Amino acid sequence: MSKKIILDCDPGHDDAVAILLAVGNPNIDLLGVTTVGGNQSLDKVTYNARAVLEKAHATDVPVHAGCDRPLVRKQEVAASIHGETGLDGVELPEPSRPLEAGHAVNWIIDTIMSNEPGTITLVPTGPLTNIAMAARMEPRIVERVKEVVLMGGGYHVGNWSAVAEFNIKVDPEAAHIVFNEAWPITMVGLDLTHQALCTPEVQQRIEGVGTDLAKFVSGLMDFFRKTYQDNQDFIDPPVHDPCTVAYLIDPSVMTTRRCPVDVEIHGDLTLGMTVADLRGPEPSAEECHTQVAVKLDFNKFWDLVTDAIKTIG
Ligand SMILES: [Ca+2]
Repeated sequence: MSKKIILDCDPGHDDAVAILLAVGNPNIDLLGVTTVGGNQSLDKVTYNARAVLEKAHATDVPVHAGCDRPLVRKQEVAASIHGETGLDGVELPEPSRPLEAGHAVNWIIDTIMSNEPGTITLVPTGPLTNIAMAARMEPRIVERVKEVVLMGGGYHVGNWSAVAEFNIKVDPEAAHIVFNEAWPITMVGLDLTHQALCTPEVQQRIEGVGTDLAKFVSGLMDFFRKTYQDNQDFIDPPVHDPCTVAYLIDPSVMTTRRCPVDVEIHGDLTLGMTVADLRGPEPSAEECHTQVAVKLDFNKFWDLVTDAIKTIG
């Protein structure tokens, strides 16, 4: 049984790989892609999402554009990491499928409400603006969603400040709303995704697939490596977003730790920090609706990504 997911994203080099993994793995049923202003402006990331789906021959997947800015704060993009287009470093195909007319938040709500309860998984890999809006506009989605598996935050590290990760930091109020709803949440944060490094060996394996798509992914990784070297003091780029999809394909790709997580929205130094309470024995799923990703099975993860690229052809 494949898992029905909605991928809410801001492509973004690693979002692009998340889209490819969702399209190329038979265990994932990608109902649609929704976009949110984040790594770049809404217009740019929406075009990128459509172009990546075009590249993956997945023109059956609808794309809906969502919120173009955070709930409260001024928009802040990540051009230093993803470039001026949001997907710098590769040539994008012209999308043949038009953008859907409706707003992403309405589409997310309608899709969840019209499917059987407990069947849809939300996979946010950008700022949580759309998801927070959806939860406020139609609170009944919270108990109907199977789970939320999101890329964002971290329990020990930050990247957009000493303690905050980009997706959470740029719209902390939205993240606060999402983490304080009762749906099951798996936070795939930096502690985990910094293990998902695209090493030269990994990139060679991807190139070895030999297709135009493999070359495209390698081009994305070249640019991502350069910006991570220049701006984040990394040797190899951490490919954050597909870790969420990999977890849904095969939960054994990572270990998790259940613990309460809340989002700081007042701190001067700690704005957007995902505060995980790791004290005491691990609570049960009944006691605690949040868990954090801890340890990645590196080889299993990259096998999934490489296989998806192969499958797409
Ligand atoms: Ca992203």
